[in-house]
Amino acid sequence: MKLLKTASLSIVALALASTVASADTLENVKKSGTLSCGVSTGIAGFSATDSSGQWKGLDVDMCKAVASAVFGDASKVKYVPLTAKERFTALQSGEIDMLARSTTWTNTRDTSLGLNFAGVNYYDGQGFLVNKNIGVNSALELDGATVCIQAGTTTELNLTDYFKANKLTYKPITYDTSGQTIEGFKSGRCDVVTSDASQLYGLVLKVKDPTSVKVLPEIISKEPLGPVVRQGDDVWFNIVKWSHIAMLNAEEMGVTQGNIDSMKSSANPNVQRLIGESGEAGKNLGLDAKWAYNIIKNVGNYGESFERNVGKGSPLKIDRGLNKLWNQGGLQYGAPIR
Ligand SMILES: N[C@@H](CCC(=O)N[C@@H](CS)C(=O)NCC(=O)O)C(=O)O
Repeated sequence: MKLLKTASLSIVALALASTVASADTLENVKKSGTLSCGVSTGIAGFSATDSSGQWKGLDVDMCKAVASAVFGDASKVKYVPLTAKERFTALQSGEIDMLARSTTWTNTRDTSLGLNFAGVNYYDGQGFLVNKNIGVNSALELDGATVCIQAGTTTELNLTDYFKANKLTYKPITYDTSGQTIEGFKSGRCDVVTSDASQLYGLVLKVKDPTSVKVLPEIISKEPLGPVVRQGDDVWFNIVKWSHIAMLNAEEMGVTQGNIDSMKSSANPNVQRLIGESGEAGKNLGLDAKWAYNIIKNVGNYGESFERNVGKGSPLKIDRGLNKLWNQGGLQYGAPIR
């Protein structure tokens, strides 16, 4: 009995110790001098390297925003490319400090995987890209199709559900990375690629003849994509969450990378609090008063990041759609900084 008691006490102690260890992300990041940020192996507009090997994208900007909030320096990020299958283990094990990799917020991930979603930086949905030569105009005509897909994604699960619900059959060809999936499609191994619709824009640009393919009209799921952290560290959860919110509020208030310095003289108290001229937001987050100023100065506001990476200023030319601010008819809504 005594032995049992000692054993269970040490289990409690172990559990406590691991909670304490995992609750130190901010301190650990500061000590190491870089933010270890999990990204994809290459998704155009979200996280991919450019011709000079620099990581770029909307998700990469999320990493840079957090590094700016913590260090005042967007370059203090170590990018860790991860496949869909690898991403959650990398976060759970502490290999990365946060994940910013086109990851859908689902119930399972938010509960039993021990993770927390710190916001939605892109509202997406699942779509289909087909070779025109299969003569299909709707996803409901895909009975018997061969579908290229990636392992460990919600895409895989939604596909099963959609075909089952519509009494259709398909043959899956499963790959580990986007690169392999595109190659599979290009080489004719499958008739259809299905993924988050935002990724289909990039895929179209990668096929030899973009007029030979088309995106079908159906969007078969909700894919709220956002940055993810481990459960058990509310300080860190808050930092990642408010980094995104700061970018949304900056857009709403018209604060940009270019005009932020002139905003110091703004008469708007909301702007004053956002850029750290007044209020305690930085202190409350365990950061410098200039945390949000540094995000906007280094990365820009949400709209600037969107347009540069996936919108009008990018090859993808994706419409803001659901990702417009709430006061423009969209879903992006930043809680107030006060
Ligand atoms: N949003 C979905 C899908 C995310 C995903 O990993 N999609 C694949 C393409 S369907 C991808 O991004 N691949 C990038 C890579 O291979 O690194 C999820 O969270 O499960």
